[in-house]
Amino acid sequence: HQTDGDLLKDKEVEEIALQPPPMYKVILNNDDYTPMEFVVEVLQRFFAMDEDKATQVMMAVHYQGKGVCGRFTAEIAETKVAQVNQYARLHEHPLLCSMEQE
Ligand code: TYC
Repeated sequence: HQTDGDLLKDKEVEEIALQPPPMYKVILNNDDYTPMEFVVEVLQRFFAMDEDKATQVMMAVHYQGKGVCGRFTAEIAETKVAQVNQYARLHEHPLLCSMEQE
């Protein structure tokens, strides 16, 4: 507000509020050991993909080294990464999920 020279003017507050939030890509990384069927299950379970879409994304990761599972705001992306890595570890697979800002 305008009571102090260091603070934001009302118009500046409005402009900031109108900015879309930063978005993050959630990335699945290839490895040599995680079974293909497990990756497909993960993509269906945590990213709401149907089996055909999940298979396409899994194969793209398998051949290209990594791939995008989806784009989310920071808190949702962090939650997806933690859930996938926890689920992979629970099943003793090295599957690695990570995120990067767009
Ligand atoms: N490369 C793995 C295999 O041949 C399959 C795989 C795909 C693993 C995608 C991880 O993110 C991954 N069994």
